[in-house]
Amino acid sequence: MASVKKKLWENNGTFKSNDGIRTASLNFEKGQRTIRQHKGNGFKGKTKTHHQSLDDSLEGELRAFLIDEGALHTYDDLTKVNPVTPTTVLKCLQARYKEKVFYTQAGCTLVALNPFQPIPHLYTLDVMREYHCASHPQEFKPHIFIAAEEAYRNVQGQVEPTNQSLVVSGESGAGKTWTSRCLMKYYAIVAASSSSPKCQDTVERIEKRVLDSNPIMEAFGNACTLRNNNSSRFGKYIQLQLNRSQLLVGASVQTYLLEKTRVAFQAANERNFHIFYQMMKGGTLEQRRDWRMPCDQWFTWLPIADKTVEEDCFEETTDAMTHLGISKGKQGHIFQILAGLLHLGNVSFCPPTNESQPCDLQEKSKESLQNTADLLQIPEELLLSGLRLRALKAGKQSVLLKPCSLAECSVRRDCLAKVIYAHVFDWLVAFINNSICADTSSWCNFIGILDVYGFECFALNNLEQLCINYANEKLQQHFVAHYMKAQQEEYVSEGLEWSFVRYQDNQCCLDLIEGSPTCVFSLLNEECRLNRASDAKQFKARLEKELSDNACMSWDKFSMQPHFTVSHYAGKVCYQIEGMMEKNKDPVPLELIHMLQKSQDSLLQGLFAQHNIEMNSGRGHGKVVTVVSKFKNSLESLMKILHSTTPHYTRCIKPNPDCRPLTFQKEEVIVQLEACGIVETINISAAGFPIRIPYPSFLQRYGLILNSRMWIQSINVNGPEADKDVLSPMVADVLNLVLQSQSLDPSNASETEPCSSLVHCGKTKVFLTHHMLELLEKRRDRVRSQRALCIQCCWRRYW
Ligand code: AOV
Ligand code: MG
Repeated sequence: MASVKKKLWENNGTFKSNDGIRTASLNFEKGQRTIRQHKGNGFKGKTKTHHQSLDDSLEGELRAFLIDEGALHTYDDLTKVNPVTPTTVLKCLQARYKEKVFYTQAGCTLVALNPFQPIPHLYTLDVMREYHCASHPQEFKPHIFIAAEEAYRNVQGQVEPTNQSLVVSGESGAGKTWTSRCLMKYYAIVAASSSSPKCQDTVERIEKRVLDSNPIMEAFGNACTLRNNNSSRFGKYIQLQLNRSQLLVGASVQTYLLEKTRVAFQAANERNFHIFYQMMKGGTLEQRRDWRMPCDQWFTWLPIADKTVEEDCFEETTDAMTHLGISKGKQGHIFQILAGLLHLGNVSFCPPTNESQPCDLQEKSKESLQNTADLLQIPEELLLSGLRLRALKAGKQSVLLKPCSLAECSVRRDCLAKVIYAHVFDWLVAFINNSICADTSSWCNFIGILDVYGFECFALNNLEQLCINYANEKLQQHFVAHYMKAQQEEYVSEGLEWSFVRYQDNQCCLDLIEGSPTCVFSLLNEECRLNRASDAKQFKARLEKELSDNACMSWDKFSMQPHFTVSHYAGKVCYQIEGMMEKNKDPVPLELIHMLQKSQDSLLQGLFAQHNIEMNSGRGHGKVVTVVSKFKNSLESLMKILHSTTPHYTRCIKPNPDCRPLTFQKEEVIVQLEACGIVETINISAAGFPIRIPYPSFLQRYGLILNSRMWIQSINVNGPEADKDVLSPMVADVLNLVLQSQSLDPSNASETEPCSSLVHCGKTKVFLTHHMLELLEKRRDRVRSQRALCIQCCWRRYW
């Protein structure tokens, strides 16, 4: 950088690009600088105005201005862009997007730009097989299948078998779910293609079943939001179980916090879960009659969004359900219950004529109540009293029924819908797991695919967004910890020199949300435990008192609404406090549960049978397990699993906010690139040595590159206790051999890099670049095939 600055001053404000064709010049006019780009002798006509100081960002921009734009789209790996600045990275991605190249490597991370348009030729079976069969898939064009294949090969491990995780992140609508589906399809093909004909049948069935879990979970757990027409409203971690022969033998799914409020409340221009629309559109006449849904039936909870939404596919959902073993009968129960919920949404009350009486049912709601009761198979009277009477304990045995206020009646109605829907969803997930999970004895490793809801910032944000964004913060922290901190700390502990790259650590934000002793979650829980009438202003005052020191917390002084603003790694989000405590408590009146247990519908009754056990055993009582506590715990176990696996990161980027095909908006992309620290990632990957192998493991794998005598010696000294002084000369010999042959090869003459840029020997490990690993692997392959040939010759001579 400094050299650009120097050259500019030395040359009176002109600077030539590397290819010598283009020139930039600075004019000092009216206290401003103008940068002009010239090509050859003619002025290309691009002018940029900058403010006085020639600071680093201007330098970066100037350099970016001078890089060869015609070749930008050819950079498969952003680490090769020089210099790496947000501007150059952005330009490169934009150029690639224009050329319809959607995947770009960014060091250890894959960047996936969403085309918002089907690109079928990218994902055909042939393409999958090509990546799978390649001896060095990394040499192919960047693709999600490279990450998939790398994880697949890593499971067996170059050093030892390790479980793998593919972590797909990005904001809402960026393409996470799409990518996860793509990964699952890849494994369903490659992990089956090598199977013997004998087990083909079972494997094929299991693959199909694993894939069939997607349409079911998406139908029940996805919905159209302002940001994505198929937005996941739950998080999902699917573990694909592989046996010793690397065949897919099963899978298990873990889900996280379904946004169940959506059943009873949809923000303007958003929709309810897909499944309800699928029923409306795809149900047969007979089914609709059973569900009491004539064509002109209008449901409060089924708003129609302005946007055109992908074809709803009821048949695909029901086929998948059948295939997974959910009988037609059981499906009938599920849809009947869901239809009951839609009718429940049309039930509303009005104030009673006599104040001591319960609220009156609105005239127009009578039929809806009747339909709900019939479909949920609960006596109508019981349902009505459940909705408008609260049970109060009077002494040990007796219970007093007290009329609810009008507002309370609506809350109870919504609560009933939410608890039923959440239980149906959980039942489905449990069923799917039962159907696709293999016996523990039949699999030994897994590849996990994580697809959670992306970062969200709406006009109104509440507890759901706080949890979603918190989950994204946790993932970002995992990423930072894994790649950035770990790399740097390891360099230092291994005695390697490292000029530290600055990176954005999000610890401050996580401390604010979940830290101890005081954080947003703890204050929220405390407020809920106090069990007083929740007061938003009071809560806000406590937040202000306790957390205003945290740099990630702020308030808009002019806002009348009680709120707090959190500076997330991906941007600032203002959270509304009103309603947050209630959502966190998520109370379900016991009398409603008891009512559901009396349903004549065996499925519905079964869904709530478990509640009894919990209550009788005393759990369920007293201590409130809040939503955020549950969510935090489930995320912590997820993090534990992730930490125990080798992660592969894919960053999905949403090129425009309106999901328009092939439209790249720079402002939109740059924010996402900065938020996920892509520039720092590239810097670290480019400068760093992402592959580290302990000396003994290194020799175990690459020792055979040495001559036979030394090789045998290297085998003998294997073992974790082996002394570095004995091992490191041998490691150095291996590396020298490979590097020497590399520099002798004339085709590589121009690429030959100094040894120190490819490898470093630390105290206990060898640090390598990806390039060096490739060289080693190629050399190893060659030596092995030469040896095999040699052995064959010997055998022939012998016989
Ligand atoms: P998300 O999972 O990241 O958002 P999706 O995976 O649902 O986002 O992607 C949004 C839409 O983008 C999809 O429905 C596709 O139409 C399109 N899309 C994404 N990737 C591709 C691709 N590679 N090729 C073609 N179309 C694509 V959210 O779940 O809202 O956080 O909560
Ligand atoms: Mg999604």
